[in-house]
Amino acid sequence: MNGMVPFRFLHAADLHLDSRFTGLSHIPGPVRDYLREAAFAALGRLVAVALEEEVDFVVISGDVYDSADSSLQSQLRFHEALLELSNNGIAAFLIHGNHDPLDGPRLDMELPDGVTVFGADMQRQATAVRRADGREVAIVSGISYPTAKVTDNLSLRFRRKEGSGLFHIALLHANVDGDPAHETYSPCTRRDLIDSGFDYWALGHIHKRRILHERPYIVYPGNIQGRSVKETGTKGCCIVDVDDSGIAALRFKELDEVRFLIRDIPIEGMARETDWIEAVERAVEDIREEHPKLMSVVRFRITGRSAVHRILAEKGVPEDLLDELRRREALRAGQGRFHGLVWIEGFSLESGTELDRERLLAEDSFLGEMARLAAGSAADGSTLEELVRTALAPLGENRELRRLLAEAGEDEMRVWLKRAAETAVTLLSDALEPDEETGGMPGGRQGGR
Ligand SMILES: [Mn+2]
Repeated sequence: MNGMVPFRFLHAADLHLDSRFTGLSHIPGPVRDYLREAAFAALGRLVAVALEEEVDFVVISGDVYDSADSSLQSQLRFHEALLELSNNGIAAFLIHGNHDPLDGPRLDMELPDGVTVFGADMQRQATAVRRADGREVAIVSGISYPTAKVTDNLSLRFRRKEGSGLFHIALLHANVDGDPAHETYSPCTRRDLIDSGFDYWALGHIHKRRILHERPYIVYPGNIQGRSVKETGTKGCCIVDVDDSGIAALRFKELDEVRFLIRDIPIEGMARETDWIEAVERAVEDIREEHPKLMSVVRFRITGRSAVHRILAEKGVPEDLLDELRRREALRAGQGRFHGLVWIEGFSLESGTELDRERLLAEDSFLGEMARLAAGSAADGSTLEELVRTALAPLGENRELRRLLAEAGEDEMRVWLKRAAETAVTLLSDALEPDEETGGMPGGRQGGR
């Protein structure tokens, strides 16, 4: 493809404007407002980046809105963003995904000049041009979801434009290679995409940024703003440079205003509760220093083994500590200081008692047996799933619990199992300890090794 015209475009997906930040409780008004505005702020930055980088056009691969029934506010704000791009001569190509399918009720607004929304069938192939001189640079194709649930392999409908030597870009909202963490809409394989002859697959749907392939590029840019502690790390868009031989190079640009993170607080070597409280306070300040220009929302994961575990396991993480830490952040928010604000989403207790784990795992006893079973199950995905499903089957009678259970991923199940094993070991070792010396209790150590 030598002698092509070099150009640059921006690829984003999963804007989820108007996202409701789920799983956050006790949030004071100003913090809540800031969170609610975060997706729009990220969209504003997207437009700013498109201008700064002087891209020739923008592609957005579905889930512009968080729900099919998108709010008037998000529709107007999105329209405003497209208009700003258009006023600066930047074209935009977009599709709708499972969150904002074509059949959702939406305002019938006139699209700004240069905006192409692809429909549900593959009739239309748009030509993208270079902004500076209007020379044709790429053929852009895309398919929107007509309804929320698309189970066909849409990727097979994409065809290169006959006789065109231009760079080919495909916009698709899809689950490639069956990522189990996401709904398997428009399922397809990497092979399908590679074999299509397209040069760049601009994907949406999976919220974690992933480059599945280079030459051709198969790219999930991830969402532009995280929405819960399940969506941690930097969020943003990709800037793609295509050179005169049709080779693309990718750069990531951060767009998020609120960063979600999970941070470990190891309790090893801690004897007193105050040691632990100090560690939490230090961690908050560390995060503030690391992200002075963002609001951070953190879940602290308490890990390791020490005497502190028993205190936390028995009493739970002290509510008043959480209240106090949140009060300090709420004060900042009240003063409008959202940059550097660190909101604690909660604590996840994944620590253990001070026992000798190696010894326990080797021990010929009920506890040893249980520890081995837990460790073995945690290591194997299917055993883990079976164990958890069997253990929690009685909860399935409740519809809401059944739904939550169905949503749980492997990592979540592993945490449950770990907590259960730790709780059992703590409770049982308390019950067994007094007799351990004499070895007389059933289920205690039976004759050693
Ligand atoms: Mn999405």
